[in-house]
Amino acid sequence: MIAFSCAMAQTGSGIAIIPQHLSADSVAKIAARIRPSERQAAWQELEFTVFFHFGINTFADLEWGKKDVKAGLFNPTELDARQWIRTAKEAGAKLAVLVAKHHDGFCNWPSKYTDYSVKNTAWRDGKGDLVKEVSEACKEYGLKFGVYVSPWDIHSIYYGSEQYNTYFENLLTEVLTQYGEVDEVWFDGACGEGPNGKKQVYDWIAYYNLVRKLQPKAVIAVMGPDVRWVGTESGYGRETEWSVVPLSLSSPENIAAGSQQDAGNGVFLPPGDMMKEDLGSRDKIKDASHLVWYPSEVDVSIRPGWFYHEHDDSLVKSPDKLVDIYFSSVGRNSVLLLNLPPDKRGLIHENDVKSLREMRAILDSAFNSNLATHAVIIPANGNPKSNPLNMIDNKAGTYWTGKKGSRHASFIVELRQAASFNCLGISEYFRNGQRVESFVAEVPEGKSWKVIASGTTIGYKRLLRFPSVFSKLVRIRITASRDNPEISEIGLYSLPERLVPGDR
Ligand code: FUL
Ligand code: CA
Repeated sequence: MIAFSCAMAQTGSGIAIIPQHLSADSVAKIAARIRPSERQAAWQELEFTVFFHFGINTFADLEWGKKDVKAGLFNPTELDARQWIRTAKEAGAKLAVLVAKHHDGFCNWPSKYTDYSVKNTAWRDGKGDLVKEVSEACKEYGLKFGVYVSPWDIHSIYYGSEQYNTYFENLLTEVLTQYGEVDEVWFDGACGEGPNGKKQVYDWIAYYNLVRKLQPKAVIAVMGPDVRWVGTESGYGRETEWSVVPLSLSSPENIAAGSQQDAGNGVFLPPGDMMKEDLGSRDKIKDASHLVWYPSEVDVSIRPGWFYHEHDDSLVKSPDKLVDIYFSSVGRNSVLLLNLPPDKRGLIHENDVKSLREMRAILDSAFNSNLATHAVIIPANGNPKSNPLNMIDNKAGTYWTGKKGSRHASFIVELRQAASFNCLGISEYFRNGQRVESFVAEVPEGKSWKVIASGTTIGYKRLLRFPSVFSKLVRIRITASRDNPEISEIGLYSLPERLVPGDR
């Protein structure tokens, strides 16, 4: 009992210690009360973000670099960071993550700690600073700014020694202090060989503490404590995506979990296997010692490679493919991080721009008109004090809630007039935690109801596509939940039929 109340005291924050021998239901209820930190919640609400992989690899036509590539090869002739950010903004992205240094070790800013940077190139007569140009363009267009700084470095002579950690922290300090607010710091876990064939022992906790000190609002992504890599670079997230997952028992994580509590500033090492089908269902969390809020990010490139290669010009993902990716990432409780690799001119290539524009047009025409907006909502098993119209006020911060402690609830959406639709959008008030485990959408058929779509998790947002139906009434039933469901928004939309996958 003492242990239990201790655990309860931990809930309502981003991490909970789970006492042994609790029932699966009690563990699920604790999980439901774990909440995102403010930085995680703000990041989740961005929904769609972009990546820019650009640097010496762009000119060497490589993906991971080679140690003997000369800095002078870097020479974009028409570089225009404003064109990058304008393209991202027009596509609907809210944050741009720039590769400041990739595994090749080349710095896209004039670091004082190495010669291997833009300062030893002909670009802008050696006076250029790409990190500055991109961060300023972000400010101009109202996008948030993030940085990718690769810990792996195949060029630095320090790599493979303790000095490298100091070198890396010096680079990080420059990037995190010279360019204003940074909202995402993306660390890759890759640890390959350096120029001497040695590998590095990274001091992750020191890196994390430095980010927290210099940019406290930034999420630390992927090899970091705030944002989890979804586990694939395909653009397709899991259908069952829990933002609360176990912090695994193995020793580095335990050490780091301790450091999270000591530092009081949210640092721990990410848990092991990210590739599994489902990471957070009852079965996956029932024996965990700790549970954490650790939401998923889906990173994918618009081209086959992360860097620009001319031979990929005809292989840019089509608008329909990008829309499918959007539904399978943003629509599956994840943030989409779409890579747009600028070309050797220093511009986002015309083919990529065209695909993005068409993707945006499809998404706008679907989502700009929510058929549920002026509907009447008839709830069942709801909290009598809660207003069901909160689900259609287009405000993420207002929600309708099921009766206290209830594990299911339902409501009928009565449209002003019968309409045709093939997409349901539904969101939980995720700032209070993630609760829903399964739900269905139904339309009347004779005297009964027919299921048109079903799903497991909802979280921040779930988008379900189904063959078009024509109806005035839709019933949404939350069939299982870890605590009373709290639904912040619902929407009914119509997409071109070709974008509805056939076999669901
Ligand atoms: C990977 C890297 O090795 C790729 O080059 C790319 O940066 C991708 C986003 O992460 O692990
Ligand atoms: Ca709302």
